[in-house]
Amino acid sequence: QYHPMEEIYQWMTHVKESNSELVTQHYLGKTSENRTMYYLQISQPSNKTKKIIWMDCGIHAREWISPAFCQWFILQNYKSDPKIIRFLQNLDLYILPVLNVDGYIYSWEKERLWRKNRSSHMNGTCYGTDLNRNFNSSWGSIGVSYNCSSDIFCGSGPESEPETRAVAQFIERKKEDILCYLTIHSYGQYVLTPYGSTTKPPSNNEELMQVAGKAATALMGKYGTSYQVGATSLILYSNSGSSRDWTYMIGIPFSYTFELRDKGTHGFVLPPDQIQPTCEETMLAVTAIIDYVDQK
Ligand code: ING
Ligand code: ZN
Repeated sequence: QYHPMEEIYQWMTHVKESNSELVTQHYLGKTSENRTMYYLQISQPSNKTKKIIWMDCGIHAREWISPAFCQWFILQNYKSDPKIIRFLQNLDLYILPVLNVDGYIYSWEKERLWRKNRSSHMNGTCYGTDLNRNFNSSWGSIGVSYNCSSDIFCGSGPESEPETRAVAQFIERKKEDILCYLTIHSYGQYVLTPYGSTTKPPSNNEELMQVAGKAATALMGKYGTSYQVGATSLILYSNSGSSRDWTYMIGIPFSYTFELRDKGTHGFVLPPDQIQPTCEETMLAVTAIIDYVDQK
């Protein structure tokens, strides 16, 4: 099932309390409607400093499969999956299950296909900034709108939104330790690499593509679902201000966007009976990437 925000908050409390040796919950920031953003940290106790894998879900309100995947990922049994046990010796996982809390609630309660956050503009005549156009990576240059009623409104400036600032300030502070940034969207079935804002290949393009390919292959092994791999600007269209371009630009070498199922049959309204298979196959892709960066 998909879960409303209220249940996800309760679930976060439950998960950290019933796995207190492994999972901790942390404050990340406030949303524009003053709700609290929390991330969960999964760390095996140890004295050594570890590298970090960051994954965020739910930057876009209507992409409900995304928060569902973050929840699934956290619920994997870290005590029995040998792969996960192995990488938790060197890595900590930081997971933000719902980045755009206000928008997610709005999508549940008012408008299923809402995408943006819920900040007010032009004296309340229009609402919402596309948080994936609001990061400080060639902000406002391509694939955006300056009209606040557009679904791809980039905001009044880079990091104009509190949700963007909360994520960006945290990642900026930890960037030396973050090896891998994953941001989960739907739909289309893609593993997208930098950049969105230019067709110029990033410096480690070959390796980025090779690892994305491994992820897609692993994913397909489960149910035969096929994913396309490539730079956003080359295989889809150009966009600026994405979180993934920004994390790559500040030096996080493995920065990827996932677009989960499907390819348009149901689109954002993916039926609940596809949650489990989607999460199972995506888990294989994500662990393939983490495995690679761990063993590198
Ligand atoms: N896709 C992302 C978006 O922000 C993206 C990433 C950008 C895909 C440009 C394709 C082209 O639009 C979704 N589904 O939100
Ligand atoms: Zn999206």
